[in-house]
Amino acid sequence: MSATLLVSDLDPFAPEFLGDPYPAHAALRDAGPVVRLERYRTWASARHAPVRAALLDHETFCSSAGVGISDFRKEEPWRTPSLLLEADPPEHTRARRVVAGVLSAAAMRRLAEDFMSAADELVARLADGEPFDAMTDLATAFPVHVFSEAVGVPDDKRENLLTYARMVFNTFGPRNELFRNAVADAGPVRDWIAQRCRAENLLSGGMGAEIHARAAAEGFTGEESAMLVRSFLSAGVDTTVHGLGNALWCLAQHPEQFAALRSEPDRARAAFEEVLRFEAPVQTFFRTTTREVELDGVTIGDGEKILLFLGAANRDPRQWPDADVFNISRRATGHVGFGFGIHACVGMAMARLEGEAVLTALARHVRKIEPTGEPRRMLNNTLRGLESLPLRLVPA
Ligand code: OVV
Repeated sequence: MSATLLVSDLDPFAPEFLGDPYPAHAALRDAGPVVRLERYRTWASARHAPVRAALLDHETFCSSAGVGISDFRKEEPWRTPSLLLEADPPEHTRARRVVAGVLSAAAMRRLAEDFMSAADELVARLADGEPFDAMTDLATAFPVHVFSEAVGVPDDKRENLLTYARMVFNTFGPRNELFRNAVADAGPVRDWIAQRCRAENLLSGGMGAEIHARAAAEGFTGEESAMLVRSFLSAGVDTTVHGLGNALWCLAQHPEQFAALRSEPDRARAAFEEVLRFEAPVQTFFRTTTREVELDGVTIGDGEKILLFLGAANRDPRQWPDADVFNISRRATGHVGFGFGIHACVGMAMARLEGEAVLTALARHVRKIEPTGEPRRMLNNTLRGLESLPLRLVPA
């Protein structure tokens, strides 16, 4: 009874919640495995076990009705639905095969050297003890550059990738101020993205061109192939920007953890994984039920939206000891920051490579990460990250 009252008023898309979601996450987890969010007339889960179970049961918890709060069966989507994210098998399976082929382990091995040397060069240059904005000059600059080069996005107005992604991730939420501001002048950036996705506008030899080639071989039309590139451009940059920004923030706040990383640079990959657990850049996704279902003892009707709190599941004390402690030496595997199941992040190997590259370079070139001012939080209906992060890197 009191648990229901506790959650009934909660708005997980309000600025106060988004600014510091963790106390509310704990309350949601403690209220029950699955709770009712009265304000939005949806279900929600903030515990690890039911979130993972829902993600694994894609037949019952489907994606084709949208993975935001909007139900595509009742409301017109704001953009043409993604063939990958907002699709179920068998359509999803075909699309996923194309994109997964481009993001294979072999492809990552080809990218690794370039990513490592780009990160090394950038961090070596920034590690001069002078204050700078680590969001702009590192967490944003690095992914925008290496992603665009790898995909074959020409070097012109690449910052539109960030504007577009921020828009996409805001539109998974309700039509609040964040949503309205994000789509206020969507036209030009949508047109820019649509143009960039076309085969003739992608540089030859890049992953974008490869998507077109592989998609054509699978029988996709040119327009559908461009839609698969759109998925790449939507999900591939701002997510890693905030993954890296959150990593820098975590390491700046926990100097003993940075010292541990420095003493063993081989821990870079594991450290980045812990960042994704502790400060998941993608905080939430919805699913829609395709039948009445019992999830962890709670009955949910057919055709209901359920909000899965990935970031809260990652800090569930039922799953991790000292869940609220940032510790690069723990086993963070099993976190749901990349999702789980058939929709698990298809680009996770590339994201991990970017994280490993930057954290390895920091471990090599930097003795100390020192905040030089207050960070400014970026508020988004789905993403968790910073707008600005003033700090200096004391050279090793
Ligand atoms: C995972 C993700 C986020 C945003 C957009 C897309 C995917 C897409 O497929 O467009």
